Amino acid sequence: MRKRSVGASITAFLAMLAMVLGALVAQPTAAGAQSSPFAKGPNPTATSVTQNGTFATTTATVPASVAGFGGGTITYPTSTTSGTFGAIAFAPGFTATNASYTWVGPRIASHGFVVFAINTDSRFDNPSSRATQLQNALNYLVNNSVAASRIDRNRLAVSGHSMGGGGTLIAADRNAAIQAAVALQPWNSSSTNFSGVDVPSLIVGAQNDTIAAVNQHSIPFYNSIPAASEKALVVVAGQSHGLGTTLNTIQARSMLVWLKRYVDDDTRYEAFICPLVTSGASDYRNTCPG
Ligand code: 9J3
Repeated sequence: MRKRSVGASITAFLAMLAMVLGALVAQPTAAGAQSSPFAKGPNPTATSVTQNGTFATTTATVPASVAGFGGGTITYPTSTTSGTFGAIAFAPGFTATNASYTWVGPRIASHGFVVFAINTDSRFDNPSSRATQLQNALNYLVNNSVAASRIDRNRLAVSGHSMGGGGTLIAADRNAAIQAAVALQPWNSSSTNFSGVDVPSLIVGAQNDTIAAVNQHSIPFYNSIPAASEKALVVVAGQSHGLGTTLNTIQARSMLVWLKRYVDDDTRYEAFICPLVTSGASDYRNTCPG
């Protein structure tokens, strides 16, 4: 029998290994055929989508001296064995800071996302500037932040409240590579036309909002977004403009489900997206792809 060289043996072994791995990859299980490679955490339940998730999280502070936005707080999973995570930048409303949105980081990050609640350079910056700062914050997250190595740079989202929500839709309009937008009681006075948005967009309005009245903001914004982009409008009954600063179950659940479905492509959450709400909304509109 001819002796094979060590090199030939290694080559043969690698070829066999490639075949075995290829067979493993090419043979999806029943669950694997349907689930996303980015899916994280246990199968969702009606309860789990209303609570913090299973990932332990930690926080890091980014100083206001950072270029392009006003710094902020990054909340991220401590796990280094769960693959990379999607990431969300969240902008505050007019005169507010991230201190008004402390619910967002723990709630969303514990389900397997990196969440960056930013401050703006000036608390008076307009929605267009907030959009620029959201994009700058995403760039910082993936390129320079302490969480950079944990982030999948192709799975990014924007969110925000009021003028930060207006900035959210503007940022989505400017950058179609963003995977999802979640605008909480969005406010924008320069335009109600978001017909250029090509990003799955969730808008959460508040029924009794007199600052970002849904008839002048959320509803026309929603109507202008192309149906092909995927969109939903949830107007929470009995709530006012400060809703975005509170841990409201309908709002938090809708946001989480939207991010899971569109940032992680996690189809396990489709059961909770169609419909996003069955009660507690004074208005609910959607494209509901199923
Ligand atoms: O919370 C907000 O960002 C409301 C926006 C607003 O009322 O601006 C007035 C100039």
